[in-house]
Order: sequence, then structure tokens, then C-alpha cells
Amino acid sequence: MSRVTLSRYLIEQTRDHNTPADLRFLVEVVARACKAISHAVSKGALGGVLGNAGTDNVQGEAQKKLDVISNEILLEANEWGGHLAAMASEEMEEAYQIPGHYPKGAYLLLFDPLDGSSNIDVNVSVGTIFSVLRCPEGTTTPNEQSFLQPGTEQVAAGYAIYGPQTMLVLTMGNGVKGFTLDREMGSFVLTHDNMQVPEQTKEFAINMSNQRHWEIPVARYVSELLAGTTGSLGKDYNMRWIASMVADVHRILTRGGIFMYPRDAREPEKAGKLRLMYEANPMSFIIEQAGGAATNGRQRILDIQPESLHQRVAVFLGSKEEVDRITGYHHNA
Ligand code: P6P
Repeated sequence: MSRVTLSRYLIEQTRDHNTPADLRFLVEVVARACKAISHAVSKGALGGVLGNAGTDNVQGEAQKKLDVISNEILLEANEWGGHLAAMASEEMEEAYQIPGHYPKGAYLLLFDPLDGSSNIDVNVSVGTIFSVLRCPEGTTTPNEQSFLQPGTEQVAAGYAIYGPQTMLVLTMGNGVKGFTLDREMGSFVLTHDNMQVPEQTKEFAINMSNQRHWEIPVARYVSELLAGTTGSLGKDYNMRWIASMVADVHRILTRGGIFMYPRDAREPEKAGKLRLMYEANPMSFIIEQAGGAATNGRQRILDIQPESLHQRVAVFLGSKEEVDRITGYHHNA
């Protein structure tokens, strides 16, 4: 069978699901930007792109040079096309307005340009996460409020993972597709036609060093996982923590598992570490489209009504049986 490239897949999506041409163009442009980011990341020390940029992002976190480079790549790739009304990024406090000399379009693009960037200098997989919303009707100058839509309003979401392979994983509401970058041809080729999260798993992902800070439902659940066949769950579990959300989620999408980043007592005023709009929402859309589940411990992440662009959220996502279990423990706490 001839290879299905991302371009062909998107054309077929338009034919089969009436995907608007502007949305198809948007995904193509983001994919092209991810190829450029992949190229920059792969240079590593040879490209003089490792290490800190000497600046902090809106979260007060030191920015890596590649965080700034990746953000610039996505802005420059998307600002001229006429498909976007505005953009928002983990790396920028305010929404990014499309320069006046470019046309505007119907969509809002949100992204974490390089997630897991603490791993860059140690050559561990990192990625780009993106989410697409419609700009509210009649909005001529989108502001923060324009972006504050629940995750159920996403029309597309995806991530690129820069690992042994560069892959683009995408949902437009009709399942989850995985595309592998053919570097010789420079095109993303469909290699994973229908990604599904197994409902059951024996693998969990959490940063165990935070154990003493967890809320009771999380402490109870993880102790049961660790008890294995000697405990109430009756099976032994394995643990993975890459500390790069894109890499942990990709593993779960590929072979199952549960990913947890709970809120904890270190900063009780924060609802969690991960950001709702450009990390949790896109990943939750993908996981649900693949048959998994995603909650903040108490409610479906996609149902959360955002209150601010950079708000944080607790995340429990992956194999439905386990996400339902930990969510049940929160409800019964
Ligand atoms: P910790 C990376 O900085 C990130 O935002 C996610 O990609 C990852 O899952 C998490 O933080 C890792 O956090 O506290 O284990 O370093």
C-alpha cells in the first residue's frame, strides 16, 4: 500500500469529515514547525543550543535556549498564514496578537513549544504540545478571555516527540493517528493508524520523591500499586518516570499505563504543576480519543472551565480502569 503522508491524511479528513481547509493548513504548518524544532534539538551541543537562555518564563522557570528557539519557530511559522486569530504559549505571559499586516483567521493556537526542556541537556526525549480552539465569533482582538474555553471545545490537539524517532501524534476528534518523520523525504508518514490506550495496565508513572507531600487518596493508591500481589490490587506493577510529559504520555498511548502529577503540599495554593491549557487539555483530548481517561482527581479535565491562561491542574490520565480507581478514591476521601 502506498505510504499515507500527513498531507494525504489531512486531505482525506477534509473529504470524510469536512475538515475546514484552514484547519488542515494549520496542522500542516504546525507539523512543519515541529520538523524545524526537531532539527534544532538534534544539533545539541554542536548547535550551541544547549543550556539556559539567561531568562525566566511566566512560571518563573529558567528558560532553556531551545525553549526560546522553539517558541520563535512556532510564532514565525504561524503568524503570516491567515488561519489564526492569536496564539498563546507557555513561554509568553500574554496572548500573541497576529501582526497587523497579516490576515487573521478563525483559530486560536496554544502550545508548550518544548515540554520537558529540563531533559534537553541530558539528551532525553522532549516534545512540543499544541491545542487548537475556535476564536469566539465576532472577536476582532482576542484577549486572554477568548482562550478560556474548556478542553471539550478543542478542534484538534497533538504533540511532536523528539526521541529516537521524531513522531507527530494528532487527533482532530476522529481517533488518534501517529506519524513518523521520514527525514530523507522530510515528510511525516502515517505509521500508527489507530492508537488505543489499553483499559488495563501494570505500569504507573509518578515522581515518587514527592510522596510525603501527596494527598491521602494518592498516597493510598500508590501504596496499593507498590504492594502488588500482596495487596488489594492483586497484581505487580512496574514504574516509569521520564519527567518529560510528552515521553511519558507517548509510552502510555503506545502500551498503556497511568500518568500522575498530583497537587501536593509543597505549594498548596497551586492546583498542580502541569498547565491546563497547553499541556493537560491537549493530552487529555488525545488520551480520551484513544479510549483512555483523564481527570484532575475529582473531575474530567476536559470539562474544567479555565480561569486563567497559565493555570495549573492536577493530572491523572491513561488506562481507564486505573484512572477511574484513583478518581474514585478522591471522591470517597
Ligand atoms: P518533575 C517538564 O518540566 C514537566 O513540565 C513535564 O513535562 C513533566 O511531566 C514534569 O514537568 C516533570 O516534573 O517535578 O518530576 O521534574
